[in-house]
Amino acid sequence: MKKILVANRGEIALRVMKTARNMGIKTVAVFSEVDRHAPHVTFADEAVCIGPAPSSESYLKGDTIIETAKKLGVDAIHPGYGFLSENADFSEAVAKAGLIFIGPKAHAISVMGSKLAAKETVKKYDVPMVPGIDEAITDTEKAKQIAKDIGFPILIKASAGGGGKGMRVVEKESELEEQMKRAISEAKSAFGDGSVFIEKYVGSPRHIEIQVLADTHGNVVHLFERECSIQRRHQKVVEEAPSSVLSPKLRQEMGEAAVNVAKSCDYIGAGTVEFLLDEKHNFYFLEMNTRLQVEHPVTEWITGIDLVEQQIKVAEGAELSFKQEDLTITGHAMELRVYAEDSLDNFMPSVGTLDVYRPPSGNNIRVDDGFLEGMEVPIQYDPMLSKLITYGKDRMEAIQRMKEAIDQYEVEGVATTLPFGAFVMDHEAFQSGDFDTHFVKNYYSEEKLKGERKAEAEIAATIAIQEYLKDVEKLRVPKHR
Ligand code: MV4
Repeated sequence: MKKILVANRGEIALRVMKTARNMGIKTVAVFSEVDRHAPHVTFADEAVCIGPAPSSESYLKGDTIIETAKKLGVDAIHPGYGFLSENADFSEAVAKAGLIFIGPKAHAISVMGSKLAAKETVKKYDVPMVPGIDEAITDTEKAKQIAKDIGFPILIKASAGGGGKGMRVVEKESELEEQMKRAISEAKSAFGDGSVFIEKYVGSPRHIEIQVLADTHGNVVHLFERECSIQRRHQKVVEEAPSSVLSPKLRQEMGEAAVNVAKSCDYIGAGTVEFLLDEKHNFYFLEMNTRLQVEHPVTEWITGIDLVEQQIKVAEGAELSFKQEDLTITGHAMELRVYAEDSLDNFMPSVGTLDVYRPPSGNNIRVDDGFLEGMEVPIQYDPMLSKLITYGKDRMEAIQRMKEAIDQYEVEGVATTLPFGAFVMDHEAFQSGDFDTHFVKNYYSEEKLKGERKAEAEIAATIAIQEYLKDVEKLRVPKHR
C-alpha cells in the first residue's frame, strides 16, 4: 500500500494519517467547505474538497470519495468511525472500484447491522445471549406469552436500532400492547424497518466490550476488554482498560466469545464485540461494531499494539504477527471524551471559537484531537473536541493523572465537559469501581457539580487571602525595623 485516502475528518482522520505516515504510506484527506483549514487537511500529503458542510453533501458522498480516490491513484480507503464506516454498500463499492476497503467485507457489516441477523448468526457459535427471542415479532398475543415466559421487566428493541435507539422497557403485561405498537411505528419511521424483538431487561448492567482483530488467513485474536459503563444518554463519556471487575477467567471466557462472534460473520480487521455484564457477572452478547472505535486508544496503551497499523496490514493481506498467547495487559489506561457541551447547562452544544486551546502534554498523557487554538467548532458535526487519555501502572494512578491532565487543559471560548470529567474522577463510586450504566443518572446533577466548583472556588479564595495576608505581613516587617 502506497497511498491511503481517509474518508473522515477531525481527530480520527488525523490519528489514521499519523500511523499511515509512520508506515511510509502517503495520505489523502477529503474535506468539506468548512474544514478547509482543519488539521487533518493540512497534515495530509494531498487534500480534496468534496462538497459543502452538511455530511450528506460531503463526508457521506461515497461515490464522490471513490472517484477522488481513483483520480489520485489511491490504493485503499480508511473510513474511520461514523460516516461511511458501517455502510455495507460503501465497503462493496470500494472493492468493486478495485480499491481496498480498510475494514470488514459488506457481509459482516450488514449481518451485524441487523440485531436479529446478528443473533441468528452468532447463535451457532455458542455465544451467551440475553434470554429472549431472535425473530421479529408483531403479534401482541405471542409477545405476551414470551414476556410471561422470560418474566417482566422486558425490553423491546428495534432490529435496525443500536446504540440504544428504539428501546423500550416494559414493566408489566398491561403496558405491553401499547408499547409494542409504539416501538414498531417508531422503528418504521426511524429506520424504515419495523422489526422489533423482546429480551429480558437486565436492570443494572455494566457495558463491557472486547476488541478483536482478524486477518484474512482465519486468525482471530482478542485484545481484552474496555469498560464503557460511564455514559450519558448512550453517549460514552469515560472508557478504560482493563475493567476492574473482570477476573482472568471471565476475561478469557468473554474474549473467546468475542472471537467466536468475529468468526461467525467472517470478520476481517479491527472490530468490537459489546456485552452486558449483570450483577452476578453473567455476560451476554449485545452487538458487534464493525469499525475502529472512538475509545480504541485505551486498548492500544495496555497492549502496546497500534490498531490502525494492524488494520492496514490485515487489509494488505498480511497474516497477524502475534498469537493470543503473545498478548498481555500492562498497566491501566483511562479515556475521557471532551465534548464542546456545557455540563452545567444540560449538556447543550457549545459552539463558537476556541479563543484559548491548550491541551495538556507529558508522559502518560495522550491527547487525540483535531482542533487548534483560534478554530471554530463547527455545528455540522460531532461536538467531540478531543479524547484525553492517561496511563498508569494501576487504575488509581491513571485516575490521578487524569485529574492532573484535566486541571492542565485550558479551553476558553466554548464550554466543555472537562468539569464533568473531573466530577466522575473524584466520585467515590467511580474510584471504588462499584458502578454500572446508570452512574450518570444516579449520581450526577448540575447542582452537585456547581456545589463542588463553589467549594473549590472558596478554598482557592481562602488560600489566596492567606497568601495575600502573608505578603502584607512580609512587607510590613522592614517598615518596623
Ligand atoms: C440492554 C439493556 C438491558 N437489558 N439489553 C443500550 C445500547 C444497546 N447497545 C443495548 N443497550 C442496552 N441493552 C437488555 N436485555 C440495557 C442497555 C443499556 C445500555 C447498554 C450499554 C451501555 C449503556 C446502556 C444504557 C442504557 C441501556
